[in-house]
Amino acid sequence: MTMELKNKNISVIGLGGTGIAVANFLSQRGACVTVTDNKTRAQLSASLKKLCADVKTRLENPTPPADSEIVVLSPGVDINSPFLANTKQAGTEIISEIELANRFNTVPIIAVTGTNGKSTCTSLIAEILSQAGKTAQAGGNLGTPFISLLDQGNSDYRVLELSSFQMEATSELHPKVSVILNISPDHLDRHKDFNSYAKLKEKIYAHQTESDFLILNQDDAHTRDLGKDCSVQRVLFSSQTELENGVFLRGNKIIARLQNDEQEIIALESLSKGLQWQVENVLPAIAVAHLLNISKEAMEPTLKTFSGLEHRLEWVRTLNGIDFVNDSKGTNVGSVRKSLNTFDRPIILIAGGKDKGSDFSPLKNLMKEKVKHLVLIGETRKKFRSILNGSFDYEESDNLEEAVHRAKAKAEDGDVVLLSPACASFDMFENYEDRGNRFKTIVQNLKGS
Ligand code: UMA
Repeated sequence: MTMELKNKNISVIGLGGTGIAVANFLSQRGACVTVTDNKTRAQLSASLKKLCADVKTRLENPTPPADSEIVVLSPGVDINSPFLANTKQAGTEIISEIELANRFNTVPIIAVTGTNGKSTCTSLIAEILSQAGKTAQAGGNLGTPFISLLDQGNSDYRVLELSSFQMEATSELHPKVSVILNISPDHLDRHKDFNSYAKLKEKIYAHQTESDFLILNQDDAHTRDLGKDCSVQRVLFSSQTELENGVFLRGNKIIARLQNDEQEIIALESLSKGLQWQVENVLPAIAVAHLLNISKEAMEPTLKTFSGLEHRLEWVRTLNGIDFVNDSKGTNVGSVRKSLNTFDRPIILIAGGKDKGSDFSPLKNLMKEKVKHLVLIGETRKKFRSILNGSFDYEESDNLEEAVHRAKAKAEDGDVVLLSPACASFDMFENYEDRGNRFKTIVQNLKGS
């Protein structure tokens, strides 16, 4: 489905990376565009310079003008925000940036969602496809908005990382292949409850048919049974059990048993160091590539060399035999649980940040088992303190630099110092990248003993 834009009054809510891309896309196609944002002109000065000249703005007030015919939301804007009440009452269509881009997209979509691992899996799929001679553009929650990919020319595939935020006002997305990696509680400050959050993830396959594929995690009770009442072809992946139809581990080998054919793809020890740490994100990427007829020979170079993503279990430096690892993108409990389980060595954990309404209690026992010492930072220190309840050795720090020094002081040869906050970053930093970059700079400046 496409839509007529010429002379239409369209409002875009939020002047971040997505809002700029949407406003310019619409303006270049003849729409009369207004962007609204709750920030001030001074706060938005850099973004304002990137807008096409004829885009109007309404600042310090995100409410869309009453004459809007369509309202396009940035991912950070909650569809249940009070300022959208009148727009809803007037019956004006409210769509996400993903929905808008989808209406103009003509390229097969591979869509990846889940609570953790989305960015790595999305990037790995795009890299495998590119190395195998296909053209693949990656975007979505990963960083480049979907709508910006449309202006990058045609390609064989568009590989999208999709967040629950982006799915709220999305209705007609129809991926050729969709992937749900895992579902665990996250963003409960925005979504009503876990069930509403999980339902948004499930929208990814709502329009898939018998010629499409849905790839699901057998090891996650919230994903393994999805899609059974749909015609889409379900394919599972598992690091724990052999599967009749799927991609799984047999000993130290990754096996693809798909469409009545079994193949050994690669041994675990041949994977790059960055991927060995997160095989549960590699298995679905292999499933996607296999279903798109990429041979194992064509996958191999990427699987052997892919260095992983910045801020996601990113090795920074080894000092005095201590590995310093930046996992600033570990912004929720499920993700930190995965990161802690990655290491079979003592961990000095730096955690804490902005509260997203998370319940940290599921981390308590795992911390007792894996974490030798904990350094707490940020707004959630009090909440952590109450769940630890004196059961655990920890200290607190007002800033990241001091936290890193305290962590180093507790670490010994063979330990891991891990920044994996389980929280958003906005109480102390601009975003998780800023937090990760600051951590890396501090670590690079540490002196050996
Ligand atoms: N704003 C309002 N009113 C509101 C909410 C926001 O005016 O009620 C304004 C803010 O003042 C700000 C602008 O909206 O000026 C920000 O919009 P945004 O938060 O949607 O930010 P973008 O720069 O457009 O980035 C978004 C995603 N951000 C979020 O989902 C919060 C980026 O994901 C994504 O990479 C980008 O679009 C491109 O698609 C980031 C993220 O944190 C990485 N995602 C969450 C996560 O991974 O956990 C879901």
